[in-house]
Amino acid sequence: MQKYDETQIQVLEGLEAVRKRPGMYIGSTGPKGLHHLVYEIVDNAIDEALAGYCTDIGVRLLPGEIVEVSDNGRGIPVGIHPTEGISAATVVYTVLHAGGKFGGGGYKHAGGLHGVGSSVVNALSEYLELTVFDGEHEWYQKFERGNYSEPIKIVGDSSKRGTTVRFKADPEIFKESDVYDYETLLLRLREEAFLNAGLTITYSDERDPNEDFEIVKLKYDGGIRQFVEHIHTVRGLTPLCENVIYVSGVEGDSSCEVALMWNDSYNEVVMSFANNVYTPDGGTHEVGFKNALTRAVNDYGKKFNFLKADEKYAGEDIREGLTAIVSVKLSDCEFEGQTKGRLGNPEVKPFVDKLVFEKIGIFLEEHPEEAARISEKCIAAKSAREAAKKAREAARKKSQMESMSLPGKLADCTEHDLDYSELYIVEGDSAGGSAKQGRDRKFQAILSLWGKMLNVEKARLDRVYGNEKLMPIVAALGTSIGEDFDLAKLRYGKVIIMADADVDGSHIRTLLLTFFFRFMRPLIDEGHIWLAQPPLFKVSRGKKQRYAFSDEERDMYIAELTAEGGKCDVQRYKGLGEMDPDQLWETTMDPERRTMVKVGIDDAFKADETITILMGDKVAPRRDFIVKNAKYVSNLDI
Ligand code: TTJ
Repeated sequence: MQKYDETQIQVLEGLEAVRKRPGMYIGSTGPKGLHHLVYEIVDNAIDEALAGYCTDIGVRLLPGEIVEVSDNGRGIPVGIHPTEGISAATVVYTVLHAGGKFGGGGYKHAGGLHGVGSSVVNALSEYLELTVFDGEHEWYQKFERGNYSEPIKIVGDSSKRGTTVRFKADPEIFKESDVYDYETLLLRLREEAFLNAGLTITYSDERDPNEDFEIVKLKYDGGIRQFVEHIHTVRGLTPLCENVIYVSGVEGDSSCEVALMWNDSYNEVVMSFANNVYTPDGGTHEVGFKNALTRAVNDYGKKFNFLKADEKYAGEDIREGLTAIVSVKLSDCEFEGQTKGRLGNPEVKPFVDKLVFEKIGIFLEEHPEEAARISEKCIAAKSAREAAKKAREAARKKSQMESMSLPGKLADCTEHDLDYSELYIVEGDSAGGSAKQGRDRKFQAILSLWGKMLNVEKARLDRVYGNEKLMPIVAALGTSIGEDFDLAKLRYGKVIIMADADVDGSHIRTLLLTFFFRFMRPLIDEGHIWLAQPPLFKVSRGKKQRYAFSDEERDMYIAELTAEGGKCDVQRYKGLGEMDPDQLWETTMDPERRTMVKVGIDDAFKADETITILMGDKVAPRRDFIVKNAKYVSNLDI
């Protein structure tokens, strides 16, 4: 029988707290939190790799949504913990935040959301099986929701070393979904492999016993250099130079490595990490890097006469088309901000700045040919920025001259309280006509677009200014674009894209979303962009009519209207223009009855990658994307 001394009571209280408020420990109990369990366990194996004792990590998805993670590290110590009086391995998996106490020195995954320790995973698992190989024996212990009835014990002899954990997330906690997404985990495991050069991570999805499965081996001896190459390959970006530029250095117990390369796009992708934890909000490491790069490239430009004495590149000129990975490893990371997404350690900024400034300066001087290409790209970006500035001035003067004349195609509304006012961006004059007649002119404005607009993915700001298809949108919204963008000047609370449910409509929708993503990003981040959902079918019989928004709904209404026998009429709407104004109002515009989709971004890196793939000029990555994602598409208009 298990003894209940103060240790056990503390354990039960600790894990009880985790089960009571899991969101405090893993962010949410939705899909993100579920996948966080895997990251948490893998992080412990990565820590063992960072300490230099583990070279291989295995991750397997097993039938019943069971996850198995194994490493070939030293094996968690199984000896009796000096103060807790029970096996150290049991302590690691039952006492909150216990792991860090043992690992002597080395880099630990960050505190906060990361590195809360394996005990949280244990508490939130219906069961968890821990196996430790200490070089002589195989030890085993089973937990249920963090509790155990048997201490860890020897179950066999083995010369192996390492730790293996199997766990099943507790459906009582993860009510929304306990199904893992293969791609989501693959993305993160690949990132960990890039960040830990030479580490082998194997990954397999064995959940369907009737399906063969492949074991993916993630191992990148080139580390973050290969991370930069991978980003270019996946996005179909053409590198400016042959080799990725790599810089690294150590100061005390801090280390930093940076990999960077320019490409033929106008977008900047800078990702920074601290102890392998992605810092989406940047921080001192990223600021140090950016400042140093700007100074180094400007110094080079002046020294080799790419720049006149009074000229300089802006940071954004230099980072146009730049892909960079900044990775620092510190003995004690300070993560700041609401979502712990920003690195706070102040000493890191001068450390990274000095390292990058010196080493990039040396690289440029030692590689004049690459340095010239980089300088030419910066000059092009600089002159485009200056041209955009002139165009913006001109556009501003023009609009002032015409006293904020709004584009002719805008049928404005009378109400401009952002809580109510809506702008429908409609494709084509026929749909525009129906929308104008069907709308409530008090709070609904209509802007008709005609024909296909510019794909801004390959356009700098100067080409957007003066574009006769884009500028009416900018004028109607009132916020301007790019660094002039001012959300406070937005004239509508909702900007609703209402396009046909056919392939042309999808194209217009995608072009608009690309434009908003690249040049009016806060509109998306603040939830102002919506997609109208016009009905796909009208099912009618006699006086009765139903609007269906999917094939399933159509079939349901057919069954309903023919329940007493007889036939009904099914009309497939090809375009909004086929609907008369009051049909458009009642199905798609009436706030009481319409359904709309709010455009949001929960992974900015992934969104950036997807826009680059879909809207960039390389066909191969787009084809791969479509093949991989075709299974998720419904209502495909061919
Ligand atoms: C995650 O990785 C695979 C299986 O089990 C998980 C785990 O906890 N691995 C792990 C922990 N490997 N090594 C440790 C560990 C090693 C020492 C020496 C001390 C501590 C606290 C943990």
